[in-house]
Amino acid sequence: QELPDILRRMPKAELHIHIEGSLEPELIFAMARRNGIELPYPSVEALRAAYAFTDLQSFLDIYYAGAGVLITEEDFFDMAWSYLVRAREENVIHSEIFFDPQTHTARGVPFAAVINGLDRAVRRGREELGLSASLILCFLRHLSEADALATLEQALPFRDKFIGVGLDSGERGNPPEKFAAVFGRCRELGLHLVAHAGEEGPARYISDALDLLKAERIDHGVRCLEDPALVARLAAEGVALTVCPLSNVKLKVFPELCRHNIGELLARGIVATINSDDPAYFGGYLNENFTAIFEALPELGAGEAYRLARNSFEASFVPEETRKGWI
Ligand code: ES4
Ligand code: ZN
Repeated sequence: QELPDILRRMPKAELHIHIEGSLEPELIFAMARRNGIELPYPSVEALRAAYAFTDLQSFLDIYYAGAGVLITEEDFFDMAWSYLVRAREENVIHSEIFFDPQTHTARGVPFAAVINGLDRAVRRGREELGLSASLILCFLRHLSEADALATLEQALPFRDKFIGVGLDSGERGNPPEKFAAVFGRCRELGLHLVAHAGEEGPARYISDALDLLKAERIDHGVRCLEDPALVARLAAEGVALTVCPLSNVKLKVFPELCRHNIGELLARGIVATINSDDPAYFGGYLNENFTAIFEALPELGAGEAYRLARNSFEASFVPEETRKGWI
């Protein structure tokens, strides 16, 4: 079997996907039309042509604008359902899905519409696709901690519909310590904790996410290699990194795919995983991330493919008993 076939066919888990980042331009236009929203782009092609990013912030501006077409519970259902169908086609058998409620509640969309639409898709995915999926609520780090705490309060009546919380949006100038109190509260509630760190921010944000937020997993984390002591710690403690190769190139974290450091992360014993981040914006879903990075890096072979699939299950929040049947 050819390596790209193995990569596409192997069962895998996805641990870093922003559901709003799976919203394809076609769906943006369909939702804009049915919700009576005027878009500043004349066509699907024109919108897609605007997907040329210089850094994280330039992406976030267009990503939050795209999410502005999501109004009804049905919109959130449709978005998540189309992701889940696609993920199943790519042999994703488990997915932990980020959502950004503040992007929607700030526009007057009820929290209930967001989470009920997503939850309905997740449950139908389990039943009809056999895809195990769960939701992780992300706080937007460019907003205040008080805003995050208010969002957590809104979420508590729906506590059974999400398994954890994360931290995303613009990293620079919004360090982990800004959210120490809200993460402490989430920890008391028994929620799983993850955080984006070391994407555009420095290695220090990774260790602070571990120490100050008690994050169980780090999203991105690729800048850890700037601190050898941190690399040793991540490997020794088995802290997983959810790495997103195509995202990193589109947002200029690395100049080219062949300069990506995931081969070195694995070689140093870090529990790295491969993920799609915002597939509608970065040019590929999970399998495209796998095949493109394996093509770009000669040090990745069948052994690494197996390791990455295993890591994706081991780094997931699925109970060990359930996972045993998957690996
Ligand atoms: C994101 Cl790539 C990335 N980084 C931080 N926050 C995000 N939200 C959606 N995609
Ligand atoms: Zn992300």
